[in-house]
Amino acid sequence: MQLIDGKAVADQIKQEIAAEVAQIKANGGKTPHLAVIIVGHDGGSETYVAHKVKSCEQVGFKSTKLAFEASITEEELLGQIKLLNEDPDVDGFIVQLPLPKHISEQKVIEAIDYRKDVDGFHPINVGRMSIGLPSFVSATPAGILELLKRYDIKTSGKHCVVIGRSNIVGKPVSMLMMQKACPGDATVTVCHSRTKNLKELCLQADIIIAALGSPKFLKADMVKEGAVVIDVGTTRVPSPLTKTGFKLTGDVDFENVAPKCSYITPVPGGVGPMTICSLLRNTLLAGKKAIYK
Ligand code: L34
Repeated sequence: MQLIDGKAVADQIKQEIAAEVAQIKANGGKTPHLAVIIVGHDGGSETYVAHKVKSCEQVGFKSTKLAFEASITEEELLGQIKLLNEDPDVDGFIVQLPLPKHISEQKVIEAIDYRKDVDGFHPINVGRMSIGLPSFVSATPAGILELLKRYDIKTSGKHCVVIGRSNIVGKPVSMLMMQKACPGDATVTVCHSRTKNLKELCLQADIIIAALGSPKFLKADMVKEGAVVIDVGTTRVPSPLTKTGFKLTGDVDFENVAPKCSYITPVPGGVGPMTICSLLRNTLLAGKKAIYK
């Protein structure tokens, strides 16, 4: 069993991005600028956004964090998005999800100028990604593919089972894994809460991507010997053993599943750090106008 070290890969990619940013600056180019909107005080979101801002610093980007109380109205939030769309210094921006119930996430996503949508959530980017055109690819799926690539894990012709059908992970990662590309070229099965024979399907998988957000859902008896397991879950489970009072828990029963795997990602330190890296990469592309003019 080989552990896929997402943290180490992410650190390496950050160095690559930092070198490119230094080059851009040395040539008198514009410093890439990411803006992040966060609404309310969700513990996970605050942590992830803090990581995003810190990572911008590490690679030499400019970043702006706009934090609003959960009481902000949808109209006010849409107004803030309009300002960022129109700000020529901002290359890309994201609105951290989830949002409070009274705000429509879909409306917010569609309000973002797709040319600045470095999360790759806008229908134009999702559509372009699904037909293989240049686009901003959402960060978590892009991070997963980058890990497969850097570990030289063969995907062509393999059976990949994706558990979860969210717009952020399940749907886009299944599109990417079936794409005629490398990584990609896999036979993809998407399972979700209504799937009847989930265990049987998982047992046929060469690669399992668990992205359902249910702690330790994937058990050892659902995994074939030698499978590759990618754990996307990051649920904060209460724990008396940690200082913070919770433990970040993946969708995979790691302890029992890992011995059966050829490769497996841990939580934390697997997909999470790669998500942040992919966002940096998209922001760099936005700054260079590499996808849209
Ligand atoms: N708009 N909303 C928008 N874009 C995103 O790309 C996200 N996502 C998901 C939630 N909402 C979003 C993230 O940023 C999940 N996510 C995310 C980002 C980073 C990490 C996990 C999830 C991460 O850094 N995880 C670390 C541990 C972090 C900790 O200490 O809590 C890890 O090693 O897994």
